[in-house]
Amino acid sequence: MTDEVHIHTHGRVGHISLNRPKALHALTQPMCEAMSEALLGWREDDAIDAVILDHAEGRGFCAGGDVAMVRKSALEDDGKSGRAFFHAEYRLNHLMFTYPKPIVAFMDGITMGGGVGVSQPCKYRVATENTMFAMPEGNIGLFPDVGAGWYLPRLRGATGNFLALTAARMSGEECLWAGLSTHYMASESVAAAKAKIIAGEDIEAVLKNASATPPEARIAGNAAKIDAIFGKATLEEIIAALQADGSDWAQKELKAVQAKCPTTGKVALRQFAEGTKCETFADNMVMEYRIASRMMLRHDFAEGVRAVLIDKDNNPAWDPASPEDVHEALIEGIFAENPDGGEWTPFPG
Ligand code: QUE
Repeated sequence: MTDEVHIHTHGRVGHISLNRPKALHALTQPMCEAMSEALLGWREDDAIDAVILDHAEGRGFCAGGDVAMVRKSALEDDGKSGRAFFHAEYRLNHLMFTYPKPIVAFMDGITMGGGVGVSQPCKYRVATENTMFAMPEGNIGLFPDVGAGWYLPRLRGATGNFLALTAARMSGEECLWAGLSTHYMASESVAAAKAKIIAGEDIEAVLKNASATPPEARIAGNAAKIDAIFGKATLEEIIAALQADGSDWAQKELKAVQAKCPTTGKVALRQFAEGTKCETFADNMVMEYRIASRMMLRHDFAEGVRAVLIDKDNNPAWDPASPEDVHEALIEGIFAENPDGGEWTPFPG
């Protein structure tokens, strides 16, 4: 058992607290497996009605996944342990998406990558003034995974493309605006809300009563531009549209898009087009596991993790370096079926 996640029950409520403070609670494979084991048990347990997901003491909520381990795996064991991590993480994401009892996620802090994967499937998603939501995989040459292929293209307008291509940081009120959270409350109200849920009070009423009026979401003022520009079909067209728009906003977003891994951008646009067509979340996870199996082995991922998390020079050398050089055959290979026995499968039952 791992102490990287705390698992308790209080009366009729299960409680999962992420507890890896040195890595801002970024998910490891043992954490994913411990969470899944608890959730599978509670799913069949008539004594449990609901689940709370939060982080233990200190800053939260969840900065992503254990990408340093995945990088090491790509360099040292051909990606075997990296794939095992993604397989376990995506099983957890899918278990939560299909969970028959309400889960309440408190996104009270940084919520990136893996943290998005364990909060978005929850019926109740609580943002606060501490929430900082992002899908920043373009910074490390990965791709927006953990179910982003399902969630992001289903957000209003072109919000999903915008989030994936710019790695924009969304505040709590912006999460509420986008539907990434269902409630917004002051962080000082969170402890009392959890206590009332644990005491058996009606979850919806508790969250409603604890909610506060958020500040105005800044993104709302840019939504029309985001939809017009980021709604275009290709990365090249989106970049051209940003270049053609003289506003300070467009120039800032242009810089953001151009700093990201161009293969990530093209993969995300194709992934979202396919994800829209997926009939089930499981179909989307099969696709994402194929993509992950390829992307984790590419130069860009090792280079991106080096630049952002190891050397912290934030100056990755992408290869291919520009969208024009990311050819269709490269993308096709990334989306191709995995060999026999190598596809993602959900938990049985
Ligand atoms: C993009 C990412 C990640 C990131 C930063 C990015 C990511 C991730 C982490 C992260 C942060 C702190 C940790 C850790 C991981 O940062 O996926 O282990 O201690 O997990 O710009 O995709």
